[in-house]
Amino acid sequence: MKLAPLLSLLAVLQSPSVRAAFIHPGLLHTEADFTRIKSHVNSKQTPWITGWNKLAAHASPSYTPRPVATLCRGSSSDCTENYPNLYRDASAAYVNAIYWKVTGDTKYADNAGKILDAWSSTLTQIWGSSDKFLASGLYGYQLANAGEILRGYSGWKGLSNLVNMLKTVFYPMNHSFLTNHNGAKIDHYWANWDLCNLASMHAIGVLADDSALVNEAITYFKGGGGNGAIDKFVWKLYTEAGSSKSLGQGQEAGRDQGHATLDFALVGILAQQSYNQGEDLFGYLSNKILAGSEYMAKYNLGHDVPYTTYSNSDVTQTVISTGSRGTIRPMGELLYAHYGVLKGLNASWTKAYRDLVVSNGGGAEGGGGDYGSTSGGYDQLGFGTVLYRLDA
Ligand SMILES: *[C@@H]1O[C@H](CO)[C@@H](O)[C@H](O)[C@H]1NC(C)=O
Ligand SMILES: CC(=O)N[C@H]1CO[C@H](CO)[C@@H](O)[C@@H]1O
Repeated sequence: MKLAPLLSLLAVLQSPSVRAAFIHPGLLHTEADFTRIKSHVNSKQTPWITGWNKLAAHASPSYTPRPVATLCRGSSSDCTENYPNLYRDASAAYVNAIYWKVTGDTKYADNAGKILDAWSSTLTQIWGSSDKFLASGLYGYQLANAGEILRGYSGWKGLSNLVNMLKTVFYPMNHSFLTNHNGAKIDHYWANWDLCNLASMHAIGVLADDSALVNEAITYFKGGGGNGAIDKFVWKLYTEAGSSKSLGQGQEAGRDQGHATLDFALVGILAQQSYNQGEDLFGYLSNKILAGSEYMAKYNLGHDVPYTTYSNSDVTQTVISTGSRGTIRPMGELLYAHYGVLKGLNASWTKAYRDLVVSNGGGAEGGGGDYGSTSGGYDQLGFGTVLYRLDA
């Protein structure tokens, strides 16, 4: 018996890409989550039902997708921006897939499939200024999440086409961005650029049952060189005066609060997706994401937080930015449900921020389309009250 083939077989068996068994659905929501959601919706309990009504208002079995061959984000000489087509369609596919999963009405699943199939059969490249790497990150994780829910519908045959499109059009950009940062210095791009590409890479990996992609995202988050790696992202810890709580200054705190909050929406998505596959990034480095979320929430609720001058190769920021302080973003439900309820940790500022957003939304977080028509309102999929809230 020849040894070489045997050894290479052993190597394949031990390589990460064939070792793991994936849980499906297992990105933002698991089967157990859908059981809980259905029960809350069917018994019309507040606040879940308020959140459900917000989601249902966006569900439609007759939504018409608008796929394009070349997606353009960020004006450049050779393309005209058309990326709203994709964030609207990705949000519609996600909402319709959830609507089907909760109600069983297959008209919605058929429409979600039609949207995903339209894109997987049409899109061949993502182009534009450097902003194209925001598109590859944000819309990659969103499409993968819609597909991950819909894969349980026997009437949808488009999973392998979607996987193929995400792996050939999105993943190479995610990978390239995280390794080359568009040719810039490693600390040039703000954390949100890395974080959306990590969420996308991870989501595509789970959808495709490909642990190489999942591991690449997790390894980078734990120790990568750019600003989405946890130690670069939540880079300065303080002990809160009058309590023993850790507060963590985020990489974009001195830039503006719109982006500082976006970072926590995106890291929540990455952590939730990973947790559902058995990798607890929420708890990594003594709940470092929570320390960052508490800092971000406390400041955006109008309280003072400590601040240390931030510098990278391009900027020096000596004070925390008041720009867009108090930004309303649907993300606190996910973070608080995990830290405050599931883990039983003190996440009081995150909870208060969640409550601010819920009250702003008339009793629940909204989602895509409820926070304006521009991209910012679609950067996270939202609807967290119905989707994430746990009984206390
Ligand atoms: C949680 O932390 C806050 C300070 O951030 C503190 O005021 C509050 O008392 C703590 N709650 C509990 C139950 O320890
Ligand atoms: C497939 C793809 O989009 N590749 C891109 C990878 O990133 C470089 C820049 O870092 C782009 O030039 C490529 O187009």
